[in-house]
Amino acid sequence: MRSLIDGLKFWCCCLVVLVTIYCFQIMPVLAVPIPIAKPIDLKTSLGNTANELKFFPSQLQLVAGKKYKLLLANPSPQKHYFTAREFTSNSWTQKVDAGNVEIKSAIQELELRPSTNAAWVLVPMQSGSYQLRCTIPGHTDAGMTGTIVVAP
Ligand SMILES: [Cu+2]
Repeated sequence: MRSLIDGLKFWCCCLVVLVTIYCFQIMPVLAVPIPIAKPIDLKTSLGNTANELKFFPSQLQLVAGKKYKLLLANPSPQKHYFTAREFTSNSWTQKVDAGNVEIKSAIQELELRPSTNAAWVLVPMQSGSYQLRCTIPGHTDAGMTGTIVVAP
């Protein structure tokens, strides 16, 4: 009888240990929030089919720490640059999708040739108001500028 009770105590202890191990392995996993992988789409057009030297829209509103997919399109008959160096150096780039190529690296600026698209997935890390412009000679002076506002 005594050995039966000792055996029962032993298996109860084993059960407590196993439950404890199980809980400590599972609980940290449950405590970590599931990351929201889907980025927020933000469309920007570099020029238009009428060949106006503007960004459409010329102001982009983002929030620091959120993930965005900048959907850049150049529907115009000439190439344009998406240049916002201070913004890009204060952002984390996950990737740029351009045609059949996916680039995973820090990116400073993009050149979009006529009738091309690119998707830039990034997370702005620091709030502020950043200048956007096209650095093709004459385009900034002609008004191809914009502002990227990153709210805290
Ligand atoms: Cu341009």
